[in-house]
This record gives sequence, C-alpha cells and structure tokens, in this order.
Amino acid sequence: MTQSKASILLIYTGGTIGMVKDFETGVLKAFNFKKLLKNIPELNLLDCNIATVSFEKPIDSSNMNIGEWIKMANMIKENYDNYDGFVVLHGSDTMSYSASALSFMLENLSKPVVFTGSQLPIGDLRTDAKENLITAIQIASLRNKNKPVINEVCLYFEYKLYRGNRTTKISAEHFNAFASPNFPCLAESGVHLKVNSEVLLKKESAKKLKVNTEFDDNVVIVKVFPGINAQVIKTILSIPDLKGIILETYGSGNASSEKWFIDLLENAIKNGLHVINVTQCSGGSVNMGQYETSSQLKQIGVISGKDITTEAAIAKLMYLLGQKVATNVFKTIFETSLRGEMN
Ligand code: ASN
Repeated sequence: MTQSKASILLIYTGGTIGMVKDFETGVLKAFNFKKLLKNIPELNLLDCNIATVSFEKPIDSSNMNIGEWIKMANMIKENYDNYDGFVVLHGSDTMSYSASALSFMLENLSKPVVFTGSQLPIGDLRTDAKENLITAIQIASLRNKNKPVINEVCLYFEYKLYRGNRTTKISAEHFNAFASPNFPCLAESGVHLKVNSEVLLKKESAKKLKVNTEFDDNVVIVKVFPGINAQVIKTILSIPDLKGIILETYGSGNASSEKWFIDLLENAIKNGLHVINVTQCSGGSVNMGQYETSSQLKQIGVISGKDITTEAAIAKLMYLLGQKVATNVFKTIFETSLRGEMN
C-alpha cells in the first residue's frame, strides 16, 4: 500500500524557541511566528505537508493558564479532521503542565499531539530548537498502514519522546531539560528513530474525539516541610471555595503524624475537600500504610496519587472537579489511570 504524505499542523504558542533579545534591556521576548519559520529552511526538506497556526499573542509559558490550554485544545479540535498530527511549540517552563492538561482535555485521542520547545532561541547559533522541532514533526508524521503510530499527548526534547503527563522539567541549564522518572520514554532519536511500541497508549476503538474544557481552578499545591505549622495549614484549608489539595509529602507518601495535622486534614476531608497525596521525590510511588507516618493519612481518606507527577496531579484534579465527579467515587476515579498518567 502506498502511503500518502502526512499533514501536520504546527501550533505556535510562544516560549524561548521563538524569542529574541531586546537590544536595550537584554530581556528575552516572544516574537513573530513567520520569522521563526524563516529561520528553519530545513522544514522544506521534510517529507510531510506542514501548516501553521499561531496564538495571536505568543506568550512565555509562565503566563499559561486554563484559558490558554482551552485555546490549544480548541485549535486541535477545529483542525482535527484535516491533519494527521499536531506539534505544539511551547515554552519549556510549564510544558509538562500543559501536556498533562491537554492529555485530560483530549479524550479518545487517536492522533499524535507532540509538545516541544527549546532552551535557546531558534536564532541562536548553538540552538537546540532545530533538532527538537524537526524531530517532533517527524514523530508526528509517523504512520503505519496510513494510521498514526502515536495516539497520545507527548513531549519531545533532546532526543527523547516522553508521555507528556509523565514528564517534569528538571533543568534550566541543560538541553536535556525533561525527565520521565516513572515511565520509559516512548521513542528515542539516534541514528535511527526507535519507537518503544509496547508502551504506547493503544487507540481507543472508534470513539470520537471529545474535548473536555471544563476545568476547575479552586485547587492548591502544598509542599510539606519539617516545621510547617498549624496556622499555615489552617489558613490554606480555609480558602473560600477550595475543592482540592495536592499534598506533596515525603518519600512514599509520609507526613507529620502530629495530632493537629491529621485532625485538620480529617475535618477538611469530612467537609468535602479532596486531598491527594503525591511524593516530593523525583521518582517512585506513594504507598500509604507502608510507614506509620502515612497510615493515618490513609485512614482519614486521603487519595493516593501513586506515582503521578505533581504536574499531572494538579491537571487531573482540575479536570475531575470540572467534570463534577461525585464525591463518593472521586477517590476511585482519581486513583485510576485515565491517560496513562499513573501505574
Ligand atoms: N521562559 C521560557 C518559557 O517557558 C523558557 C523556555 O521556553 N525555555 O516560555
């Protein structure tokens, strides 16, 4: 069977990849997408058709928010039937959050959505942008019997393709800026492009793409530390309309077993607050009950985030709250892998 050329939509949201230095201040600022493409004539050599669409005002990814995620999801939705794959150019600072959010927004995805960006602007002599962009497009174009090889939201950076909701940014210095501590990479780019087929998400039968844009931002991330006091926890728990907390705990899900801490959390959970336990460690899983310092958390109904990243946990929390998941099943659904985000 002859394969037709893949059609790829490149979505430019901003980030260092397309930034230039302000001559007067030396500060990096987002610039025009058309200029970005002029810097990569190599794109014309790729064996696919590339169309581009850009945020009207490209942003540094530190300015990402739910509204911007919805914008991205809608750009994909509106163009879904016309393209074989999507490459999202995005700042690296919050790329793991956006890739996680989009994985929940895009239900029944059957085409690749590949996030990428760079540490140095595309105009810089030593830039990492060209390799990242070119290979991301090649990955989004991969097809087998005229069907996309990848059916999920992923992130490509410095020779590795990861499941997006498994990633975390680990370096503001190295080109190797991302890691996926609890899940193997989906593909590796060396002399050959090696796809790790066994770990890819399988396409969900013939279900149609469903775009979930209802996200609830009444959430907070709390990182515990030795010395955290009752006043701090009490104040956080009394935030009006707060519906969920991602509690970053020690090791395998441990935290203080002092009475005031457990009592405050227990009371909040009884009043309907969802508390999710994720680990501060960069790898490994929460296992409540392994130590005395986590068994009470289990007893009072804290939800296990298992081996999820904080980035994916906060996105999943906003998503499930937005879906108005009933309190009696919230824990079970959170503890279930929905997009391959936890084991
Ligand atoms: N501040 C930039 C951003 O996230 C960092 C980058 O893209 N490397 O937009």
